Amino acid sequence: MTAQPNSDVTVTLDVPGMVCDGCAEKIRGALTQIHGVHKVKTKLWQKQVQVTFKKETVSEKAIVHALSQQGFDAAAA
Ligand SMILES: [Cu+2]
Repeated sequence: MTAQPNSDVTVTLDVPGMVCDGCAEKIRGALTQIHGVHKVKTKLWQKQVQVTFKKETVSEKAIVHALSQQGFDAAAA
């Protein structure tokens, strides 16, 4: 198996339910635990979450699902 050096992708998700630092903290905590997720950046004022992940390991769909399990609806921004 050949490793691709640049297989990281960054997606921006709209998360309208993220309304305070507590939400942002919860989201960061949940997403950074996912195998393959490298970076989570929450933009509280914009209600957006930027997630950088290895696309061979995890999908945007899985990330959206993980957010819904935490009680947050998310959609591609
Ligand atoms: Cu909150």
